Amino acid sequence: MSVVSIEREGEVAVVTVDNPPVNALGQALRQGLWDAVATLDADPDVRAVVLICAGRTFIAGADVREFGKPPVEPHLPDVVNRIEGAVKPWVAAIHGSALGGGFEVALGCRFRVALDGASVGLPEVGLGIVPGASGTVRTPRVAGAAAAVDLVTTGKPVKAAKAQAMGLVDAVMTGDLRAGAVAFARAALGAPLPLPASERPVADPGADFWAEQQTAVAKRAKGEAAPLRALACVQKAVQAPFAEALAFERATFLDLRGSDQAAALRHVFFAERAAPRPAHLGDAKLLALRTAGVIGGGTMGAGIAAALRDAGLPVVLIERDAEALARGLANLQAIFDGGVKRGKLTPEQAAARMAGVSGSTDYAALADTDLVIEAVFEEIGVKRAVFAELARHCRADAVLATNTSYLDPRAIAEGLANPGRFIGLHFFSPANVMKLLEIVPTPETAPETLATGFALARALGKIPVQAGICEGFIGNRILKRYRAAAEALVRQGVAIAEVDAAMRGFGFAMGPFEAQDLGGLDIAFLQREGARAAGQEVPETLGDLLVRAGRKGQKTGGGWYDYAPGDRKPQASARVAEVLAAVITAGPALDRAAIAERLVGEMAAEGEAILAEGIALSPSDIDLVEIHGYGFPRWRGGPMHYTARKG
Ligand code: T1G
Ligand code: NAD
Repeated sequence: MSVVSIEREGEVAVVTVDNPPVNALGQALRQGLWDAVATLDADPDVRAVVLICAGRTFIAGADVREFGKPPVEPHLPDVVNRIEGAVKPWVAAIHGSALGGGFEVALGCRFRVALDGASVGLPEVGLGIVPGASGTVRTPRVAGAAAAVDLVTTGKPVKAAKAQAMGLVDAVMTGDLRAGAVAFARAALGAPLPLPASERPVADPGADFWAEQQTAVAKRAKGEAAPLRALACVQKAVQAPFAEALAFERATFLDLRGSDQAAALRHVFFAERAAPRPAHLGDAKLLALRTAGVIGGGTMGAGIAAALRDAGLPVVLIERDAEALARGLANLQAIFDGGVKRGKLTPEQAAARMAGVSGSTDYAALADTDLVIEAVFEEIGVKRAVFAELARHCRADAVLATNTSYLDPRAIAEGLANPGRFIGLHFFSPANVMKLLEIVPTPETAPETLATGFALARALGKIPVQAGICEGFIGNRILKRYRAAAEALVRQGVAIAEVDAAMRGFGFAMGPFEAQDLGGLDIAFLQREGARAAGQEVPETLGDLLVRAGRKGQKTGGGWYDYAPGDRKPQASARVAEVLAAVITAGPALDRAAIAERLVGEMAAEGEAILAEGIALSPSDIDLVEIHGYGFPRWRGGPMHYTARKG
């Protein structure tokens, strides 16, 4: 079937787009739309046109896979202009998501009707570009400058009802979209048509508005170029004639399309979509995922339980005694209360989340759960005892998972009955917020258990990355190298604050030292001490020196930095300089760009070693770990993409 087909419903023609999976605007579709305008304009029996899509969604945008190639005619702006200039009025009938070029095509139509629950948006800035087919020029003419600025610079789609209130769509309907759109088109023929978007006047909110928006967008963009360029396009659209603004937008789009940031964001876009369904899972059968158990209601256990409840799974929370259980349930209640406070949950939703949790100290409560995730103390004896209990009480086919960070999952599972159902599921704190989930099979993990781990990630809306077994799996192993490299710079005389400033300048929310002060230096210190106690050769680190000097971070009033009471602002510390003086020798000065290159290079080098050892399956998996687990700036693409692109 061709990507564009035409049917007649009396005087209304129905143009159907069918280009799976998301009706992306590849060349064939653009050509099909181009030709349909001519065909229908030439047909005297047709008075109006409905544009509708088959499949899961309206046109979801330009085909991002074409971005790396030279643009091919007909170019989308020309297709949109052609639809707008058609003799017969077109009505876009939207279901699913009309995004980017898809919404631009809809803006070229004289009317837009949407199914209740559909959404429209211009997400291009999320790909490091701006709309390239009149989105920044027609939107203000349809919805006003302020609405256009918000839609274009945030890239966030809006649901149909809000879109109608903004003037982006003309009607919201339920039931049969096609029939509703045809009826709408017929009715529209009985009244004067509205002006095409490009001919509608638009009010300029004035200089103060643009100055405020410039400040607000720059603050939100944090180093990303596209949002500010998108703002400039909307301002041009409001202050210049349509044709001039369209040309400005197109030049901006073409300029950004080849940029490093656009390449990085496209890389992440496709990596994120490939991650939940890796090909190597094959057609492994999925195990049931209707009910879950969590062992341990501490930092991680409560977060994991919250994530499971957010996905609608009933949870049995097990703790070691009544007092700990009460604390665990209180931790969970606090998470949902926080959601209400932030407006993410209604009080009723929070109550429903908690109603789906049952607490117990008796493992027999797990007799029928499909999946159990252990999140107890990071001690092998405690964990092994927990899994012995689970083997006694859980179904033989229940998936049993450990959330350990550093212990060897094989040691935890040693001697466990039905070891094929055991797997590592390494969540990141806070577990109900952080998207990354490292999935760590043992050699005995069955294919269906591995596939079910990925299915759980999809159900929780997480980004799953499979990791082999080594100390720290992928993320914590790279973190260890990153921190060691940062300390090496300090040892050669680079100021601690300079290292953090360099990494913030690169795009991290915070540098490695201020991050340790926030999380606590003692966590890694205890991990190193544990390894030393187990006989491993672990060289002394600068962090060790500070912890031994009583400096564990903000929680002790000081770590790498000093903190005034009640103030979280890092201050350079004379005490730290004194503690480290003996191990610092002046080396070559490094500017912040060189510092960032050095540290990102170290991350990528460790990533190469991780790939060579088969611990990670692809460079893009490593990039996803760093972006979604450790705050690597998304618009840099991750250490592997960034380093490869730098050549
Ligand atoms: N181009 C090519 N492939 C795309 C695509 C796109 N725009 N969007 C999705 N896919 C693929 C995706 O890789 C996956 O492929 C499959 O479709 C299902 O995707 C000129 C320049 C539409 C909300 O940014 O937000 O228009 O892995 O798993 O969860 O101004 O896809 O199956 O082989 O995400 O149901 C602007 C991006 C482009 C929309 C559907 N448009 N897509 O979500 O499915 S720039 C976007 C999405 C542009 C114009 C500018 C989502 C979705 P595979 P999926 P989903
Ligand atoms: P935590 O100390 O906050 O919580 C551990 C909980 O386990 C406590 O509430 C304790 O009462 C409970 N517990 C101990 N023994 C138990 C038993 N026999 N039965 C039931 N409950 C028991 O620890 P945490 O930070 O939540 O870490 C838990 C696990 O998650 C560890 O393996 C850790 O390595 C891993 N992890 C931690 C983080 C993090 O950032 N904290 C991140 C990823 C993974």
